Amino acid sequence: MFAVYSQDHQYHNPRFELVDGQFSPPFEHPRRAETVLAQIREISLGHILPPRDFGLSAILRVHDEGFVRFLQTAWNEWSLVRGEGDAFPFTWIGRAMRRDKVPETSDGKLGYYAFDAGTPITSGTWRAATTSVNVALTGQELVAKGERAVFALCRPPGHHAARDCYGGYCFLNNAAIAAQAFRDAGAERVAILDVDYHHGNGTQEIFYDRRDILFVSLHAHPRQEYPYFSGYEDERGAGTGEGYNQNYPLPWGTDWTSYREPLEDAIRAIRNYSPDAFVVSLGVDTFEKDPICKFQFHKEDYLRLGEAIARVNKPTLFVMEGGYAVDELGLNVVNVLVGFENAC
Ligand code: SP5
Ligand code: ZN
Repeated sequence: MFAVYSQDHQYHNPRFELVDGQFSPPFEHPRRAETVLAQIREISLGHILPPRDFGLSAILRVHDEGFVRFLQTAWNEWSLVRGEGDAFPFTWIGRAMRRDKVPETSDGKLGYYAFDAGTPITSGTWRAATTSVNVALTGQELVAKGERAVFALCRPPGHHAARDCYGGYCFLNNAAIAAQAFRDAGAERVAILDVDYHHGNGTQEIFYDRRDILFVSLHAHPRQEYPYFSGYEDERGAGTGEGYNQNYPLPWGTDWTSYREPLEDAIRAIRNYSPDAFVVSLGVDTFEKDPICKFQFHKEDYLRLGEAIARVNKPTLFVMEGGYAVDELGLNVVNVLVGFENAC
């Protein structure tokens, strides 16, 4: 299996993240991608290709133009008034406040477009985030041209980023942009399976009223876990998209034994949908030793996960999302890909 990777992810290297009421070293840091790359090399998964530049057009098929312009300029505008430090919002739109006006100032725009305080914007964030999109799109193009499967080693991740919102370490929604690119390349139906520990609220929102892109997600229950305000079972899509969004919220402590059945259900739904292309938002923060998550996957379980994904039996793009147990991250990701390949 080809992998797509660029070292430009390193341009997003924030100093701090807001965790437990304190600014501490980020969980989402450059070593994550490096360790996955090292493990791919170690097992000789296949050629590792650099991304090509797709420009802004594919991004604007999914994201709001004002939002994209904001991301592009956010750090410059922030640094003019705040100096060298990373950009954090501190005010949000409360219930019944105005969401139809975009403020002019840096603080105002950060609050308008962010949905959490855990996602710093740095001098290199735009460059890394657009490269991450290019990594996904390069993978998408290879799959559209006939590859059975490609792994897009995206960093920063994307599935929390919505049409005009960033958060959850995500700025641009790599998986959603790739799914839309499959549609634009002629696929009639695209399915997205999101196995990251956290609900892919951004991907859900982007395709919520559409039936041409099915979104299925297994994740920690929002009544317990981040992103808290999205991911319930009764979020089933809107209008003609009703029934084409499926959430499987699962309790803290979920292990492979209790994950298997909802996963089988999800795979069945995707098979019934009969997509022309298949995108997997691959987070391995379901791992038992993940420092910010509370599922109980063991390393061998990722082989089984890869086997289950292979049963969809369609051209497949894997898009890297979360996973913060850095020492085991590479092995867990590679186990999914190896499990997948062995089952093909
Ligand atoms: C892509 C992805 O996996 N994003 C996840 C973003 C989660 N951000 C919230 C982190 C909250 C951390 N709470 C830590 C508790 C450890 N004491
Ligand atoms: Zn996650």
